[in-house]
Amino acid sequence: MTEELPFEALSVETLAARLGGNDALCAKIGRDTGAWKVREVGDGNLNLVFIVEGDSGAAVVKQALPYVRLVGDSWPLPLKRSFFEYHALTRQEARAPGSVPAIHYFDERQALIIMEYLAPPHIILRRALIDGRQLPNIARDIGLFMARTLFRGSDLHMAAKDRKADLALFADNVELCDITESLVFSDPYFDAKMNRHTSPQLDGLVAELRADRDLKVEAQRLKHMFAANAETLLHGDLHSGSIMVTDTETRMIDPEFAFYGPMAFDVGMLLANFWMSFFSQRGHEQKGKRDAMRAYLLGVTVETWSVFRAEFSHLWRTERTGMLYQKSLFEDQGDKLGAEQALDHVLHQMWTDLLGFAGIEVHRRILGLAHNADFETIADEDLRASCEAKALKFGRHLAVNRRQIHSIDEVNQLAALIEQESSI
Ligand code: SR1
Ligand code: MG
Repeated sequence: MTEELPFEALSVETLAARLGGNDALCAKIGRDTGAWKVREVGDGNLNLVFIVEGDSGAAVVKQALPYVRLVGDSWPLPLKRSFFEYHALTRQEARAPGSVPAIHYFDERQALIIMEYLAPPHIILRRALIDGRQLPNIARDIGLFMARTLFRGSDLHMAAKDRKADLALFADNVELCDITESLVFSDPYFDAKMNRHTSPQLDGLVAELRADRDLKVEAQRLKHMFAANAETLLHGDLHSGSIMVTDTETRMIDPEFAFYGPMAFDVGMLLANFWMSFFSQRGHEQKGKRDAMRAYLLGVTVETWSVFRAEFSHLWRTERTGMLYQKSLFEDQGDKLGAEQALDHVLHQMWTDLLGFAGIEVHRRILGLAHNADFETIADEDLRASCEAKALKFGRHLAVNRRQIHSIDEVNQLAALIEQESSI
């Protein structure tokens, strides 16, 4: 494939012919295209994803489509999201080495990235949690990833000139931001066209939430923050479907929603996905109780936030080289306490905001267009609705009362209490 040809979507049938001359791919998997085995495995909402196996290895070929795959060509979406994904992956690798798949090749015109194949036993984290698997390292690995990428992509660390150039580059990721702005922050709270929910079981609660003035105001305040607070380069879609795991490894994938936004967004979205998994476990108890899994998931939220805070604080003390909270104002004058006071303030603000983002992430996965397999794979609709209703109540509490919640233990106690309620 040459970069001069116009965009054309790959298929299982055409991939070998079109990429057979690609040196980067051949170097990884072998030149004998007759031996290549190609599978399309994309199960996300947007793109094509192929696994290509040759006689000396395998690779992933990910290609954007000019529309939203989940909806079809009635919803056009620019190919340039592949450009943002590529640039986000290179920055994440530099800021948190080893946390993302290695990139072998990028073709902007064809909107394709050839990258490392994370072979089995790698599995999507969401799938593992649905299966009731307790992964020992995820809290540490994801906590470190978030602290390193969010801190090192901000004015706490970068030279202002470099950060502003990067901000300008990612500012063009307009259409993917627009998806989040609509699907996450607004659509769940009115009768938007593509919304769906488990009906009729949730109809009453959904109507209540859509009439909830405090909730809607809070969702819009969070949207305002998302749109106006260009604090750092976010992953932008850091849910459990964007993470691949084994018992010993954790890799973040799919950062096509990357843009400069508030640090608390990535952390809130991620924790929301652990809490949703927690509330969905009741629906996956056919082969046995999930009490231990529920305890594990709450433990993961505690550890993730604790690792995040510790690493962020470490970077604050050792890598605060940007124009914010300059050392010349604090440590250089012998005022270490001043720097610690400022750190406490930043972390406290992030805590309050992440709870809000977590609350509305829970809502949009139950009320909006893009649902989670955690709940969707619960075949019994009454049981599913009961899990979802509890999660919705939990999300509402987080979003509306976030300024009055002081610790993650408090959040988890609330989650446990709501989960124990007998019915919707
Ligand atoms: C139309 S895209 C729907 C969702 O899929 C992606 O994974 C993002 O989470 C987006 O909101
Ligand atoms: Mg994705």
